[in-house]
Amino acid sequence: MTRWWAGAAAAALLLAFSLRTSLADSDDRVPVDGGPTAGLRVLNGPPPALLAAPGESRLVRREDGTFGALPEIHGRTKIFKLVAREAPWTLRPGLTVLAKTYDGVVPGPTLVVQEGDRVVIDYTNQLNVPDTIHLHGIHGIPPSMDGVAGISQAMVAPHGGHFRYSFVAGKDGTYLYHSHDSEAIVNAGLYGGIIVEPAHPRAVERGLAHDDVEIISAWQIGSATENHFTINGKEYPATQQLEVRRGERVRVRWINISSENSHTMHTHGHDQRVIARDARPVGFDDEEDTVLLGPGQRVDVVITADAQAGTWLVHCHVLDHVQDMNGMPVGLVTAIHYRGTPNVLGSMAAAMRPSEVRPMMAMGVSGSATSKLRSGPSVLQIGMVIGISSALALSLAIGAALAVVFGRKRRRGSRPV
Ligand SMILES: [Cu+2]
Repeated sequence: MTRWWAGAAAAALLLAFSLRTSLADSDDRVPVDGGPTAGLRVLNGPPPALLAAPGESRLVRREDGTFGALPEIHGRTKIFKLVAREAPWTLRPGLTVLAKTYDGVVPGPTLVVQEGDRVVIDYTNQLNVPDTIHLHGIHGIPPSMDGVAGISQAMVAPHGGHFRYSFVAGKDGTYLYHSHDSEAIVNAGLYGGIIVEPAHPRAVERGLAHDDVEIISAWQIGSATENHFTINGKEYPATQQLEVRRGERVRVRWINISSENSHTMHTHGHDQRVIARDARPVGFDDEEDTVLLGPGQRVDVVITADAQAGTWLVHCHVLDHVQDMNGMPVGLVTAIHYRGTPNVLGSMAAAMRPSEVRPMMAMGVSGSATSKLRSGPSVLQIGMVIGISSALALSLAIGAALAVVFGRKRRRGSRPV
């Protein structure tokens, strides 16, 4: 009898603990970034001005909303100066975080070179952590240029460490550079696009009115997992629209540098003609209106502005990436906007009706949340299960202890003297 009670108590305790651990994803319980709270801190106050730091390339605003770095040019060599440093970054009005950046901007500066150029990235690490830069998709280089700490180079020291990455841009296409450290570091803002323009453009690449980089990235704001998503560093309603005139053809270079999430970029009213994947030309007809991008993938498309003039939504079709806890639009939402028509992208939020308030709201979680948290049991349900299990385990344990004590007394009392 005593053994039965003790066994039941142990099983109940095990059940209570296993329920508690299985209901929380392991990532969600581990603080990252070295602090007591997971993820990036939100900064209060007005959005700060962008300030250049010494030793950085000069930046110019591109029409896609990213910043281009102006290189030092010596013949066919282009030298870009990237300084990794913390800087405030505003994802949308009212949401500014202390990001990790290259040259103070997110994404890092877009590097535009021509096929055949020698490209030098003069990298200085002013972060408070060591780091390296990986040249994502750039092949035909020695391992020493691959930017993987412990494999191809030593970590570049914090507070001023320096390294020169150098490669010949031998193949045109869309590439990126990014920190090769942890998810939390990459998701703090350390990535940027590299465009290698073709020496001999294909017919489909000629006569384009715009050549836009659209970098989709994720953030961990007060969270150990991805909970905010941006296009070129901005989330709806602060995203930059694609401005077109009717009849124009536009190249869009989709890049997904989210660490955990795939994205399905859907264009209302327009096809996307896929012309390259991961900087390799696509030679067959591939027309899609929803382009799938896994983490690290690039897809180049050409969109013809052949619809009726107006505003046509462009958004990720993973709805968790385009709505907040109330179902209101946020994140990966932008538009193809025909010039001369009313600018109505921001009006969508005003027109939509908040749906049910989910339990996470009560916990002060802002922005979109991972589907893992949403699709699981509610906080109340989890609490009830843990509470009932713990109470059951406790009462069984007390019962078992009493049974042991009284059992011993009974045995002692029955012992012959
Ligand atoms: Cu998405």
